[in-house]
Amino acid sequence: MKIVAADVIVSSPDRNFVTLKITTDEGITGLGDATLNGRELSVASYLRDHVAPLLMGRDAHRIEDTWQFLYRSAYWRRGPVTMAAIAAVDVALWDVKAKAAGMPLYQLLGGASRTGIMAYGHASGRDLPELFDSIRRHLDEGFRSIRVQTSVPGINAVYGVAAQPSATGQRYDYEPAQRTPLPAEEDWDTRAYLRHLPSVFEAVRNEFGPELPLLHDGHHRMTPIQAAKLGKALEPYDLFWLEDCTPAENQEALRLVRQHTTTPLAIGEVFNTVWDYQTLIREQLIDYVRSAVTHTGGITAMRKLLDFAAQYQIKSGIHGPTDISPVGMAAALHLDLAIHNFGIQEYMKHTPLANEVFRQSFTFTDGYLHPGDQPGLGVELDEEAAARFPYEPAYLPFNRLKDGTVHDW
Ligand code: EZ4
Ligand code: CO
Repeated sequence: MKIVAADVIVSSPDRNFVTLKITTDEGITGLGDATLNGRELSVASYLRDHVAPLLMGRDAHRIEDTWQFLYRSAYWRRGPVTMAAIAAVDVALWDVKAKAAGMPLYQLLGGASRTGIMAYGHASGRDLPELFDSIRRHLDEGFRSIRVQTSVPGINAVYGVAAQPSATGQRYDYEPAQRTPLPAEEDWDTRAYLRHLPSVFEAVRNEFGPELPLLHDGHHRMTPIQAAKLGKALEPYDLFWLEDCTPAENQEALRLVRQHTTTPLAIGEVFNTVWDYQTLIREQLIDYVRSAVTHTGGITAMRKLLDFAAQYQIKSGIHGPTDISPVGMAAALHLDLAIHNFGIQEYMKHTPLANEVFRQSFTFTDGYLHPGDQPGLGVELDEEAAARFPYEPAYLPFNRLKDGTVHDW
């Protein structure tokens, strides 16, 4: 079965998505997600200008060979643009292969290891009453695990707080990237955050009891010793995980955090290869791998990464914000269902407009996701609907400290 077309579709139903559609001479099509939030067009060009021509005439069944060919023949290795492009090809080819087999993709990955995929949702509030309402709303929607993000007294705009007004005056619910000509500026003060956050978790535990799994995202903003202090301070509230406590390009920094706290650690949404995890996994410095299928070379590479993690009892926590398209989300769900070392899946719902462009067959019932049993990924792209929403420039915000210094966002 030969590849005869590889089309890149950029569409913006409420937010930008880059989708690769591969077509074979047998008329089978496959979809892959190549969305890189705020840098979408660079991946679209990488695919259109440099990858699509190489795919013509290749055997669609040779997924591993195509992955190795794209990774090694570029000479320049790794990086988010390259790895998102390779991921899109990889996932589209798995979609094709599973459709050709007449099976949902998870069957080709070894079949289901569980009946459902535990998902966590994003609750947030500017103060405790707003946060409690948000948690209750998520519980009503069926979520059984909840990420908690909060405003901090003295800071005007903090990542992850839905009701805080954004640069465009919209709520921050679905997406932090904003359709503004320049990245929006937010502010940050680590000492204020470290003082405030434990009191919020204490209040949430008092209100909702000891059972509910609670998560928190530090979004790369702390130094190792600050992260150690936060991890220790949160121990009484029994977090499911503390995410991205430091900018973890320096993997060795996590040794220090780990020595000080038993709060479980999750890292990796901005990583793109297994090499970014080498020390973290081998020295058991983390508990959950946060990579997205979309940004880490697709199903083929994620499977290897998660198998490596499994040897160290490290589990999956696949990245699933709205900037992962429904195609990338479906790929994650098939993998989640099949692997043994599944931990939890992030699930931030897409907007109704995005769901018009991407017709999905996954389900969310009583806190558990399931990819469904359609052949392939189970996602269809409505290209006419996609064409109605052309690309719109959008940027993620960035942080400045009180003295004007740029800080990790
Ligand atoms: O800020 O995907 O855990 N989830 C996150 C996300 C990221 C966005 C950036 O594009 O940290 O919300
Ligand atoms: Co995160």
